[in-house]
Amino acid sequence: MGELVSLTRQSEIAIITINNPPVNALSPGVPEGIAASVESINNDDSIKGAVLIGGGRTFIAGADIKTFESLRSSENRRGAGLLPLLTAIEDSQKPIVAAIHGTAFGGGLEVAMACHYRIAAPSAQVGQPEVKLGIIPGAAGTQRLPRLAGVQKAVEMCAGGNPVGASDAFKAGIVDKLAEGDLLEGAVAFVRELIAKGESPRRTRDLNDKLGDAAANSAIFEAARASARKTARGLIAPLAAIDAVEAATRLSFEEGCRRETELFQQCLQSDQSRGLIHIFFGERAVSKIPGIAKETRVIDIKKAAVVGAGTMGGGITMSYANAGIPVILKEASQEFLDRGLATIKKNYDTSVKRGRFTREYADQRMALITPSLTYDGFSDCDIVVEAVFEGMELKKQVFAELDKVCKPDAVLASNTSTLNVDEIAASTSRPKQVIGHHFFSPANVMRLLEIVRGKATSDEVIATSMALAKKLKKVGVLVGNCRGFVGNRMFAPYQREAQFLVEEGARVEQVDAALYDWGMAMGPLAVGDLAGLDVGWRIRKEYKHLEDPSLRYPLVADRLCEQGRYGQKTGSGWYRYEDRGKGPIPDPGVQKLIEESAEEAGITRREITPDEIIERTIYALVNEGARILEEGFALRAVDIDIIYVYGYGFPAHRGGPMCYADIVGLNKVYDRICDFERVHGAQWAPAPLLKKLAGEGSTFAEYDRARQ
Ligand code: T1G
Ligand code: NAD
Repeated sequence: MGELVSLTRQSEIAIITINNPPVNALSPGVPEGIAASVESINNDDSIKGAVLIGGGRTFIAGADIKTFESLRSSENRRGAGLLPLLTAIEDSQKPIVAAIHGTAFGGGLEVAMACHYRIAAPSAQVGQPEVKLGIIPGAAGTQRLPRLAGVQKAVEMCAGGNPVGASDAFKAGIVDKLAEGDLLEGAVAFVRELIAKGESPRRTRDLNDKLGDAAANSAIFEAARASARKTARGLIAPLAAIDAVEAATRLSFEEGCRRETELFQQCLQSDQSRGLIHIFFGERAVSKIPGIAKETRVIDIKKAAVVGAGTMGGGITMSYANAGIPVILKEASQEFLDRGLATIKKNYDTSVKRGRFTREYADQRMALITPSLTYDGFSDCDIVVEAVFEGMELKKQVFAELDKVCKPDAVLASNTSTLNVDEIAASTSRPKQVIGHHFFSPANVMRLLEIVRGKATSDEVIATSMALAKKLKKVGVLVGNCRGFVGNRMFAPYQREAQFLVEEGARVEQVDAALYDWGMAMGPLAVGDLAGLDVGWRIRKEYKHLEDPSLRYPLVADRLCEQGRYGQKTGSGWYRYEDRGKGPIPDPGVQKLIEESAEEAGITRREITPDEIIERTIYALVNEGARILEEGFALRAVDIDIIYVYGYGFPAHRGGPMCYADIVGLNKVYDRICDFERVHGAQWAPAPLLKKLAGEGSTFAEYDRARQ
């Protein structure tokens, strides 16, 4: 049995404890250990019943996701391999009660549902989150859950993947009892109660009265499918999960399990599950920074300040307040301060109206924000985030002032999106305390935080920033200090290609639709309109001297700006905007401008396919990503993937640009890039690292592994 599962007893009650830290995943050895315990309980006449409980911080977080790669390639096409164990638990002659604390997720909930009864700590959560990994429950979750909770709830949980708290689970019938004091004591008492009453084991698979009738069920499934198509655009797992629950209502338990296994296998074999699992581990991998010792001191951020109450400053201030950190918000003038505060207040009010926050919560957050026109109170701040206009001279001036008023070990962070962090740091006497905290708009919503390390930034400041990102509920990714950092540097060639495609013959809305249909949250031209076309225009003008004049230059964006068409804020850009909040409207005037510009430049317009749109734009991301990786500005390929999924609306089920390239095959991507170079010129020169990996038949994932 080993030590993964231990069997102890409290007189006539057996206690099966799982010890597989950190989350008691069902790794090899755990199911076998539970099965062996169940067998020995049934062979021991002195034992009358049993409790199954998790050691440490949780019950069971599910199947071991690390084993999925081998499960995917295994010849043995079963479900998650747990079905025999669950049948053994359910067939036990002696009652077994699952005692749940922490999380019973995926295979964990499936194990619990195979037990005869369930008791949960009030703080526990249960769920079938598999769809978030691109799969569905694979150990009869879709068959047992509707038998306990009814069809509606089962569909919601299996197709949506969101967890349910203990008291909801109790109301739904998933849990039979809520523990009042100590969970194990409560569970043992529960088993004794069952034995005293002479209750025989109750098998979930035999409970059929919550399976509903055909007419009501069909309405539930239809509604669920419609909602999944909308909220989980392009994803196959939620629809498969609905099919599997539907099978529970139409087939016998055994046949239903077989159907679930088929659907599980289809999902497991899909690129979508590869992509989503890559993102699951990637989100955790990015927090590990090679070369920075675990024991590096992390500054406890108890008080913060933000300079600049514009678009970004306001959102950043809200992020701090939402994390419960008191924050001073400093502006240059009363007018801008009032405007900034009013926007923050409006945002909180909207959240209250939409039921996201209570009024009390919003008021508490507002009360953590101290507006100011001076640096009063900065001297005891642990961090200051600068979010003033994007201009080097202004930033330097602000940092020189901060240098005077802040305590020596305060972190001084800049939200700059384009400027050199080292140059900003040089305006202080303590460049080691200076770092980039590149938030994304809207900063209170977007989860990405690019953390830009300057050449002098101390390990302590980096470690503090990474820990702080978590506290702010962001995903912090450490990047190097190059122009545009990682995300925007890659976005430039991506948007460039979108514009070239338009010049070559695609319509604006056709480019955006191809990428939206592929899974991007928004098309690149609509993003341009949202962010403001003037931003890129100003940057292009500022850096014109650095551009290679022999490279093709997009023609239309500058012309739009010259006409004052900056995007949504001016009511027109690549599209027209009639009402705020209403979508973009294709603009024949822009189409004409594009055609004229193309003609002047001697471009022969042609038919362009959605496939070409995807390859040209996405491979532009991949090629630049490979350069960034080789130059060391991103630590790993997966860091780039996380940046794109959390900051740029890249579809998680494609795994991020680098993982997507791996899935397509680096050979194929490289060959296309070489084709593009022949046709479109030097901006498509393939990145040396891409060439190398493609030549070796390797992948970015292998590149990451080799450097661990
Ligand atoms: N398998 C393997 N490793 C796991 C894991 C799992 N299921 N869950 C977590 N880890 C690792 C994680 O990578 C990290 O590792 C460490 O544990 C701590 O996690 C048969 C097919 C449980 C709520 O989808 O939602 O069951 O980085 O940092 O914030 O039908 O982890 O330290 O090396 O996230 O306290 C379904 C996924 C599987 C649950 C804990 N289960 N996990 O959050 O810690 S599929 C899930 C979570 C399945 C069945 C199907 C969260 C958590 P490292 P953490 P946390
Ligand atoms: P903004 O124009 O909305 O806000 C800037 C604010 O700074 C203004 O309210 C201005 O009054 C204030 N300010 C100027 N000088 C000041 C001073 N000395 N003291 C206090 N306040 C001062 O600009 P924004 O879009 O919020 O951008 C701010 C920074 O964030 C820029 O560096 C920008 O590059 C970066 N950024 C912007 C975005 C975005 O999408 N807008 C995204 C990421 C990063």
